[in-house]
Amino acid sequence: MNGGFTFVHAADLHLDSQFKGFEQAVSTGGRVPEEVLRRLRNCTFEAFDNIVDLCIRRKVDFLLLAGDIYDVADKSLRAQLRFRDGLVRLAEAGIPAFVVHGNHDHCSGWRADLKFPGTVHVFSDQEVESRPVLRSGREIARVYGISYPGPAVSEDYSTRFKRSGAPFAIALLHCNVGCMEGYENYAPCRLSDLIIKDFDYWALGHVHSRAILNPAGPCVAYPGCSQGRHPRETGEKGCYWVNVTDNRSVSLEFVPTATVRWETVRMSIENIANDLELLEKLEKGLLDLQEISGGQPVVARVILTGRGTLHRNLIRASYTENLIQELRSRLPVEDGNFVWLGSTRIVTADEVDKAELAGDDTLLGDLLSLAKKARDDQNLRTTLRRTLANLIEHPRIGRYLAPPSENELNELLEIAGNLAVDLLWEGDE
Ligand SMILES: [Mn+2]
Repeated sequence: MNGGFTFVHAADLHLDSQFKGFEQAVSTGGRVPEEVLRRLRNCTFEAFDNIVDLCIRRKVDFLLLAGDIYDVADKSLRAQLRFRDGLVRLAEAGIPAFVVHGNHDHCSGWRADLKFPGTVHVFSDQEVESRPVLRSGREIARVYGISYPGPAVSEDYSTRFKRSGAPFAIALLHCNVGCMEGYENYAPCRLSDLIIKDFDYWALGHVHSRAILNPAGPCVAYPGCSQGRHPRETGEKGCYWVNVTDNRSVSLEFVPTATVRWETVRMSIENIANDLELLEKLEKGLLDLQEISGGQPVVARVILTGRGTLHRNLIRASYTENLIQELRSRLPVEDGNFVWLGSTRIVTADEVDKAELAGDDTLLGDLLSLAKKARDDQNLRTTLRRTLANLIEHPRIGRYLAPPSENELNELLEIAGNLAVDLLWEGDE
């Protein structure tokens, strides 16, 4: 090796995502402010610009992009131009970029006739190619990669990767490791198979939440998407800055790149007494997101859960619509610092009378009446404590637990009763 080096590993840029579903979903509850739409239209580009800025600022040796650069195979001209702009900036700073395409931007789609700088290598969709990374004429690493020829790849591409005497071997691949749920099972492979192959770093893409699947020997990592694009892609999104020391030890630093955050406020209606309290609690929950996001603009989703009297109101469409509009009018929509309530999910249920259910001749009824009896019956309480002892005296778990006080035991009975109702009660409708 010729000293250490650094690189940036990013994936799933999904440039020029259209947020069509979002625009439709919110349009039912009123107009979306122009500022919100403008930020959404630009955020995938801004995240990529932030990746490029990071590479230049930290003077990294190269950039890896592990697929789904574009959101759709028939990529927009705008997306291709903005991508090229970033690559040109990198080239001017002398930083090479290595790119594979994934299922969203596979190679059968349309592309404009744009010339990329000579410092960019886009890997073939036919075979695994390799390219050396040179510094002062000497090879410091070699990048291996393959792009997707079409929208779905069922072959395990990892078996095609063969190391060929590189000082530090990097595999750049868009794939699903271990049948990860929520993602198409493309280029499926197993972590154990990646680990035994003779590579130093698996630079993966496809899974949108970041994960270091194996920290070292080899490092196997998904940086996640660089910008969240829907309500389930919450929290910080970004890329990895990777430092490789002279003796090939690898360390990763996550660097946020997203410019709009997606966040969720989840609230139970169980102890909310009336409409005004619901409104105020939600308003506070939404405003708190500003702090969580560090002042970044937020698109929020509200999820209401639990059983309570407010359920009767929440199932009225006009009530929920008014609630959304009222909340929106209370939230800031200033330049670059908004909290926009994008959508709501109501999964509440009617309040139930547990005492009444306890009289039923059902499994749930028996369970509830037993829980009620255990509040006074010393024999039952002793049996309960004996059952809990399995946990409390467990050599590992026991370290974190203390025997419950009498009050705590009653609380546990209450929680268990509620849980049983949630899981077993089928309602009377
Ligand atoms: Mn993707």
